[in-house]
Amino acid sequence: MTRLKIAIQKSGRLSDQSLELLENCGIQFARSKDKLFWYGRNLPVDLLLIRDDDIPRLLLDGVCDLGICGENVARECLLDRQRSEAELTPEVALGFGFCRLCLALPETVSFDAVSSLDGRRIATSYPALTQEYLRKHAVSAEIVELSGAVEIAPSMGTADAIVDLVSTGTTLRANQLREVALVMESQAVLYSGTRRLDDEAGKLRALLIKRIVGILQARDSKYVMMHAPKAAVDAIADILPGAESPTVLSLEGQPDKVAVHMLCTETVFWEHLEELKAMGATAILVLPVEKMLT
Ligand code: PRT
Ligand code: ZN
Repeated sequence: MTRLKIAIQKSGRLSDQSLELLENCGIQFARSKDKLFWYGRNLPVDLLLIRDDDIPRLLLDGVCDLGICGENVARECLLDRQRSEAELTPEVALGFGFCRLCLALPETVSFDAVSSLDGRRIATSYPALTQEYLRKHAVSAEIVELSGAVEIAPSMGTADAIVDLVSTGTTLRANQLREVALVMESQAVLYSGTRRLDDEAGKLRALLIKRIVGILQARDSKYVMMHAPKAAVDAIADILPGAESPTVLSLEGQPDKVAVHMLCTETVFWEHLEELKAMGATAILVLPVEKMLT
């Protein structure tokens, strides 16, 4: 059977959460010292720990079967290599690594429209995405490609504007830059590559994807338990829609009351807490859900 090859970032913002996700799927890795290649001990899976920028390329070239990287890196690679989006299949948006690729200018420079960048120099580590953005806005500007420290380009005099990733905005502010337009939003995504897998490896890939979806669902879910008037059970189930119908249990010595157990998302629970209390719910307990197996 072919061993499934999974690529994650070796060391950076996505590394810890990517590894944690795979280990939560039940894969146990024999960690090697050089940290480049880890062997799956209990499943036929090999882990490649590499730079995030290399992940989409290895998926496209059929070297890896699954990989986790930012949408920003994946799209940049597709555009740069002129490959079709269909060749890199987004399987699951993972809910971490959130950021946005933005156009930013020095705070002192006024900005009306993207067209004002005509003939200017824009520094970026994302030349293909920047080029695509400029083309969409019919702007012709010179792209200055930098591999890092893009934010200092305007003060160094090497560019008039930048296109860079932003999450909190602290880096821009520290460099007297301001965000003027959004190029793309991004988060970490699990992608499938192009290599043809034999039946068993294909099944294992599908199983791991399913487990990851289950883990993400569980993270967002809470197991809620409460005592409530029997008559309010339907109304409670309506405002807290769970995965399946609620479990209703009788309460010793309290014929009009029941215990209601159900799954719901944390946000929904907080939004409706006061309503639940108004319906007569008491002894409300909220528990984390470790895994959800569907
Ligand atoms: O060595 P390797 O190439 O693997 O790592 P890297 O340095 O290229 O990547 P890394 O670890 O910095 O980022 C990996 C991925 O994390 C990116 O491709 C994005 O998908 C995602 N991500 C999320 C970010 C950020 N947030 C982020 N804030 N990537 C980079 N930044 C940088 C940004 O470039 C800027 O320098 O953080 C600075 C801005 O942050 P704020 O909070 O000050 O706005
Ligand atoms: Zn990188």
